[in-house]
Amino acid sequence: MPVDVVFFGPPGSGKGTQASRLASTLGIPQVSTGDLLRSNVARGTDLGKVARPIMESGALVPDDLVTRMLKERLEEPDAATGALFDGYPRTVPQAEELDRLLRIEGRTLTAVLFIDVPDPVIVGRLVKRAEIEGRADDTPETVAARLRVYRDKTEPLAELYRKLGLFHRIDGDRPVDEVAFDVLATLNRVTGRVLA
Ligand code: B4P
Repeated sequence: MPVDVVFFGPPGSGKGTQASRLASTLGIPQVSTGDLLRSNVARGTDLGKVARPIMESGALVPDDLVTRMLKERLEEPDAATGALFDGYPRTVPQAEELDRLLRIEGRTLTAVLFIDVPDPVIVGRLVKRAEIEGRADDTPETVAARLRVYRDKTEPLAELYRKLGLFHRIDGDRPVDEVAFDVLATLNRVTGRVLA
């Protein structure tokens, strides 16, 4: 039975960090739309040229472009038995599209894990990441813009997934190992299996 999990939460909540940890533990690929977009920017593809200024402003890349990229990624053989979605969906149309793409394969979402972290902690983390990694979209202004976009466009998805009974809150304001333990325990409980 495929394991398809959405990591949900504000920028800097630890979605990428936790998805990457779980990918190593379970051998299921992490599908990060942020990483896929940054790779397109670095390679100077047509998509990357469109995405670059949008990402640097803190806005969302248009749904159709991100979804086409995600669909291509899901067609790769390693995603046939499940995927850990990191940063997708971020809008209601993206959530509908993900549901549709999975259904075509006879799959449905296993769980949506909401990594909950207060705003001041997020800002601190992203400012620190800017110092270490120098990501172009981690400036204080852009972080504020990304948080606003999250509240407007992405947070409404929480209610949608809550109604579907898929939504599980994880306290993300703890050390990475503790959050990872909780992520795995939640998925074991939800699936009724010992995944690892
Ligand atoms: P993303 O790459 O998804 O950026 P993010 O939200 O900052 O990532 P994440 O939340 O995973 O960061 P992480 O916690 O791992 O997106 C970047 C941009 O791409 C978007 O703004 C948008 O423009 C575009 N984009 C992406 N997907 C899109 C979509 N579907 N539709 C439209 N546009 C899209 O890391 C944060 C920091 O916290 C790290 O430094 C980490 O080390 C630290 N950290 C993590 N867990 C911690 C913990 N427990 N304690 C302390 N520090 C921790």
